[in-house]
Amino acid sequence: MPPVDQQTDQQDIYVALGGNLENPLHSFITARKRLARHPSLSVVRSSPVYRTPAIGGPEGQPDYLNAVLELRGNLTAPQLLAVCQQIETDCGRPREQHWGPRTLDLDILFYGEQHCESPQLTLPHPRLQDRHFVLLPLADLRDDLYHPVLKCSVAQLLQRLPPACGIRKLHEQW
Ligand code: A4P
Ligand code: MG
Repeated sequence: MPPVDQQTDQQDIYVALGGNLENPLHSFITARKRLARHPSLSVVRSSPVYRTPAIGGPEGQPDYLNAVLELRGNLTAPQLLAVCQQIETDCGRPREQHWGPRTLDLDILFYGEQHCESPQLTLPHPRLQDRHFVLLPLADLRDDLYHPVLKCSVAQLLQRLPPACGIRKLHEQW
């Protein structure tokens, strides 16, 4: 496995999109365009967009929209994180409240089979296995994707969760 600060070979990358303020679908479309324009990235596929009840954070925050993008690229994972954080900022996201409402959240779910753990970057994303709002759109793209730490597929992770509650597929294409 290459160290995280060196250029890598082309990798399959999965990025989760979430947002519940202003027009999250518009932010998702902007984020996808920005990622596709990056010279070291291409957007391969987009999952459907789901409407999901907010998990955690302050009481009474609006429902979220959630989706997942499949990318291919050879940025390093920290470089990709910096690109994602710049897009979040440009889409009007203040970094104030942990798990608070936001216009756009971009989380790197998987970066090839890379495994690393630090507060700045943990791969695979440390909470993806707990969340229908991540696993459902991810499974639409790749339910056979293998989690290198938990040593099971995305489909198996979904089967371990209780049934999803209040989640609706909103847009198949966007
Ligand atoms: N960070 C570490 N690993 C990663 C990674 N794999 N991808 C660091 C992206 N960032 C990673 O993130 C906090 C820090 O995590 C960053 O400094 C980054 O270096 P943030 O995006 O600034 O803050 P956050 O989003 O408030 O925290 P976090 O931990 O990303 O929150 P989550 O886990 O994303 O949860 N309910 C529904 N229905 N849908 C949602 O999308 N999202 C959240 C946020 C809560 N409830 C939700 C949803
Ligand atoms: Mg985040």
